[in-house]
Amino acid sequence: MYKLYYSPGLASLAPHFILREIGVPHELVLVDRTLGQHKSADYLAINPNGRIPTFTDGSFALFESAAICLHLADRHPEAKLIAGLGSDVRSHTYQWLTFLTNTLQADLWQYFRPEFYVEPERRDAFKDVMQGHVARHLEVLDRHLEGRACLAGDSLSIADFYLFMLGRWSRHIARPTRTFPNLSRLMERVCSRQSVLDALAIERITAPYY
Ligand SMILES: N[C@@H](CCC(=O)N[C@@H](CS)C(=O)NCC(=O)O)C(=O)O
Repeated sequence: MYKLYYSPGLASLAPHFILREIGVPHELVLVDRTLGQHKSADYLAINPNGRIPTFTDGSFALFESAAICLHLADRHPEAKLIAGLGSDVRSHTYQWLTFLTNTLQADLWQYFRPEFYVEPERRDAFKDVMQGHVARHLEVLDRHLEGRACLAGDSLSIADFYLFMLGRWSRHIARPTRTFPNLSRLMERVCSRQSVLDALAIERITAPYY
């Protein structure tokens, strides 16, 4: 049985959407950060970074949210969440997913956790800088989505679900996703999927979602 180690609303949300979108049986294992469960020896054995999420399938363990989404899309081609191997659309899915995880997500993380990077007196200024970076990344995404229904190709892929997770995280920053017209349209489309609404309800996340 697939297991997803998760914490509500965190980087486990995108793989949770994908599991539900595929419709495959799975178990959700709550990792309580307040109890430090993500730093326990058992958890570090499957994810040496002590970060959430982790996915397991028997003795197989995988960390990094984007890698889990890719793995699930590959394992379940019938769900059509990624285009065929070697196609241009698949390469564009890689491009956007990588941009999301190593650029937008990385800068959002720095915005939310400035204590990892700068001294207390510099944190407000640092957060302002990071908000600026996030806004520029959202602008790039919004421009790309002009006249397009999805990030890559004509149907929703794992990249669009991943975008929804990060778009949600931006809801309290100066220029959230909902202030960008094309991003808003895609956020609304992803949010109309029953899989997404179910995952949000299971994680007890309430509206407004983004
Ligand atoms: N690149 C990793 C990042 C995972 C990550 O940073 N997870 C956060 C929650 S969103 C976490 O586990 N933080 C642990 C902590 O705050 O100590 C991924 O996408 O899986």
